[in-house]
Order: sequence, then structure tokens, then C-alpha cells
Amino acid sequence: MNNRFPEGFLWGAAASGPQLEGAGSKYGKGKTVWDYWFKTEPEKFYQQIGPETTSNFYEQYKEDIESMKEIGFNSFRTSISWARLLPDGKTINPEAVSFYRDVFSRLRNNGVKPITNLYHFDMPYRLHLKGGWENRDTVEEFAHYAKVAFETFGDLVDTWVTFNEPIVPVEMGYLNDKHLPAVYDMGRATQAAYFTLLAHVKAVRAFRESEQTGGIGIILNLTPSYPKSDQEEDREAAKWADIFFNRSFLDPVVLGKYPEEITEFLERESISVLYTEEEIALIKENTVDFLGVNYYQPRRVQRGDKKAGVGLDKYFQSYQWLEARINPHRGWEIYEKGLYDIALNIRDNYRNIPWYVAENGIGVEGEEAFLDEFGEVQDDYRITFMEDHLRWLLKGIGEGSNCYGYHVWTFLDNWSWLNEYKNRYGLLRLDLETQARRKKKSAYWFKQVAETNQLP
Ligand code: BGP
Repeated sequence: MNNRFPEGFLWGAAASGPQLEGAGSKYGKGKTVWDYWFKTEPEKFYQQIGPETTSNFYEQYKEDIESMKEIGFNSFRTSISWARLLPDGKTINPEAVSFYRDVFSRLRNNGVKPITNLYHFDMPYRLHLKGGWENRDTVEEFAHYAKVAFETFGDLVDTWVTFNEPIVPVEMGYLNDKHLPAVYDMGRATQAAYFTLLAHVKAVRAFRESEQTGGIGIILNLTPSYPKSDQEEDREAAKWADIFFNRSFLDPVVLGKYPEEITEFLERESISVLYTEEEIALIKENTVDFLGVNYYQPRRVQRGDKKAGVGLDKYFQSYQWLEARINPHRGWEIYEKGLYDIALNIRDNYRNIPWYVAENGIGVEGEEAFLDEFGEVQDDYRITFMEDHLRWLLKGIGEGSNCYGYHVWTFLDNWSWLNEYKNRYGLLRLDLETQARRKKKSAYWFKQVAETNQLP
């Protein structure tokens, strides 16, 4: 079997401002919902570690970028903090400008292409107070922020991402209590999802109107949905899970239109969404140049519960497949073939758009148990995880899917929304006490793969 990746394949990692940077209330940064939430309800957070310091990239980025080069990265994705760049929505924070400009310049000078994301779950608190993604004004503010970012950093960044996983804040904040506003309301969820999409589209338009070369895309977490059986009701359930969690963003951003079933759903649930025909036209005209795909786990689906009153249960129910291999630390199923199924789905149904794996990785608790006598984490499980996924990816590429890169989640152990530092994902270990970084065994494996552009 062919072990080689296409010429120019992107190798690197993904991260995000709020999870990596730290300096949560320093250097002129405004407050985000996470800063606010941790202050007001720290007991909601598993280890009571807040987003203030995280992995201190803000103060250690120079050494971090050197390490990226050392371990063979030719690309790295992180996000700009909206609340740092525009603390009040209008005034540009000069400290943020010099910080991000230096980060991007150093990445480039070290041969690491910056891929820059505008939004990674970090709603500025001042906008949250006005309704966040339920408020049309947030859409306009986001379009303005995007324009400022393109103008300020466009000479250093040519690959832009509007959102990371836009469905997650909708699902976790409006159908769950894991993100703010932590409510259960299908109508509000739908409106927030629509305005998020509109914000994305307006940012794409701002990019097209700017003088920028390069490209703009979005990063979606795709969860292939597998029915429990071949029976009609199970297949129907898998179709709905796919519509809600994948196609609700994937179709409009790549194909310029919503799946027809969304209208059927809105009517059935008596949900009315604020939208205009002009906006629908904008969606059609502003599709993306590329797609980033985060893949962690599939969705196992069985028939909906017809008697369920509210919620999505009447459309489908998740179940645990008996043969599933579960990562016990995160509770997520490990299913490498899912990446191949995604590759073929994009090839066949999404105009074979150029795409890359924008996140894939394994979170493990208690990695100190794997420290060897020299203090290096022997994370063979991470190597196996990446290698198995990469083999299926290669098969998809071999069959014509237009995939041009692989980013692991993540470069350095970082803060996570509700698990903080419980599960470690990095190629580099972070010592939380001293903020010292140390390469794990997987970093050396990754370097070899990246530098040879092939699996061993
Ligand atoms: C993705 C997010 C990341 C990251 C990752 C791991 O959904 O884009 O921000 O956190 O998942 O998940 P977690 O940290 O919840 O284990």
C-alpha cells in the first residue's frame, strides 16, 4: 500500500487562542464568556482551573514556534481572540496587533504557514450580554472584526478560517448546559445557528471584497452517522442526525444552500427563524474555498422515540455500538474508518472541495504514568491513534478525495472548556506548575512522518 502523502501536504497542529494563549485579563484583552463563567461559577469547572493562564503561549510563543519547527511542522492553526483585538468592538488594541503580528511573522520565518481562525467558542462577554448569536447585531460586529483582521494581518496571513465547529456552541449552549447561555431551547438554538452561519457568510464576503490573495474556509466537526441496522427507521434516524449535526453547516458553506429537510423540520416544530431572502442569496454566493474537518468520533444512531415530546429524540437516538472501542478518558469512540468515510463523502457530495484534517487527536488522563526514567512521556497510544487514522486517510486520498493536510489536536497540552487539563492531547507535555514544555515520544514520531511526508 502507498505510504506517501501528496506533494506539499500540510503537517502541523491546531490550537485556539482561549485554550493556549493565557494572559486572559492582560495586555488590554476584553472579557469573554469563559472568563466571566469561570469567575461566577468555578464549581462548574472540573478541576477549577480557569482560562486566565492556560498554556501561557502569549509569553512563551517564541520558544513554542521554535519547537514547532523542530518537530517538522509546515503549518499551524490558532485563533485570534476577538476580545483581545477589539476589546470594545471598535478600538483596535495595539498590544494585540504587535503580539499577533510577531506570532505570524515568526511562524513564517520558521517555515510554518499560519492558518488563522477568527472564532473558537470565545464570545466577547459584552456581546453575550446582548444576546450573543441570537442578536443580529453580533453578525454585523463579527463582519467588522473579520474586516479589521484581514486589513491588519493580511500581509502575513493568507489562509483564513471564520469559525471552528460552529455547531458546538449551538448544541452545547442551547440544547445543553456546557456552554453559555446554557439553556434548552430548540427555537433559540436554530436562530443562533442561523446567525452564526450568516456571520460566517458576511466574513467570507468581506474577504472577497478585500484585496487579499489566498483563501477562506471554515472548520466543521463532522460526525459520520451510522444506523444501528438496515431497517428503514434506523436509516431515517441516521439521515436526521447527519442533517442536524453535519449538513446544517456543511451544505450551506460548501453548496450554498440548506438541506430541504430543514424546512420540513422547522414547520414540524413550529420554529420561525428571522431571515431575509437577501441573506439567502448571500449564502449562495459566498461559499468557501476550502474546508477544515475536525474528526474525533462517529455517531451511532437508532430510530427516534416517537413519543418523545421536545428535542431531537423523536428524530434519532444515540446508542453505544457493542463493538465500539471507547477512549475511557473522554468517552469517545475511536473509529479510524470514519475519516475515510468523510473523505469519500466530500469527494462525492461536496464538489470534491479541497479539505484538510483540521483536528484529530486523543485526550488521555494521567499521562505522568507514562513518563520514562528520563522524563519523557511514552505515548505510544497517541502514535497508534494518529497512524491508524492516517492510513484510512491515505486510502481516501488514493481514491481521489482532495485532502491536502493533517493537523493533530494539539501541539502542546492545553486548556479545555469543561475538562481543563484533565485530558492531555499535546505532542508536547505541559508542566502546569512551571509552564515548562517537554516533547513526548509522539512528537518525534510526528517529525519523522512530516519530514518524510510518509508513514513509516
Ligand atoms: C474540539 C475543539 C477543541 C478541543 C477538542 C478536544 O471539539 O475544537 O477546542 O477542545 O475538541 O475536546 P475536549 O477538549 O473537550 O476533550
